[in-house]
Amino acid sequence: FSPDDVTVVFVLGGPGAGKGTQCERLVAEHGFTHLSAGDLLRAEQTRPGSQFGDLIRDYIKNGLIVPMEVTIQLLENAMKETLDAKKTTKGRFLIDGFPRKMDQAHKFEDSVCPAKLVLFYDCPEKVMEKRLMERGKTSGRADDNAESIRKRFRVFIETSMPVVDYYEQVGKAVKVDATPTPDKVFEKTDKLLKERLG
Ligand code: UP5
Ligand code: MG
Repeated sequence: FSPDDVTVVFVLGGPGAGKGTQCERLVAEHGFTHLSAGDLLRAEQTRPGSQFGDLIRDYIKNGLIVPMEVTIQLLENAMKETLDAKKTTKGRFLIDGFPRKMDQAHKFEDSVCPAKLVLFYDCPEKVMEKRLMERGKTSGRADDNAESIRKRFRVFIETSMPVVDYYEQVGKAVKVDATPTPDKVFEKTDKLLKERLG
């Protein structure tokens, strides 16, 4: 596909900020395709015959960032598959939970497609922790436990926040307060997207 035909929005925010929740709603109301890097990695981890299963399991449990070659390839494949399935070259994608590290941002924008906009869901750690511990009761996610959550928070602050700061500096990021109810957060997101993407 050509980057000219494709609109990419990166959706960033700490663990449990509500990225996935908001993306689901944006799919319903803005015709986006939602690609969660974490979901793609979890699917690859359990795909029979995958050579990356053990590596991904280990990284996710420890809240570490999987080597970008793996993630970028999964995202690019998913974008191609989506367009092929719809028999079109044009599409709008929400890339959720990626890029988490500066080199991933540059690599994706150079080799796959530049992002038009970056949505940043801003949420205090205490709120995110509460959400994740609650979700952990039923999610089955290997990283929804106190120890993994602590590690995810640390990596977010040290490695992923610089990505958000970078996009704010270049004027591509919009910050949304992620603490109100999902409805309220969506209202704000919806308004911002209409302003910025039309
Ligand atoms: N909830 C949501 N919004 C709410 C609201 N406004 N009010 C009250 N409750 C709200 O939401 C989390 C929980 O909160 C849910 O129970 C929800 O109902 C509730 P969710 O929408 O799932 O939040 P989200 O931000 O998507 O949280 P998630 O846990 O998915 O974030 P992470 O960024 O930690 O997870 P992700 O799947 O992106 O990544 C997991 C791991 O994969 C990473 O730690 C890393 O090891 C690996 N990874 C990479 O290596 N590379 C990548 O590029 C991406 C991931
Ligand atoms: Mg998510």
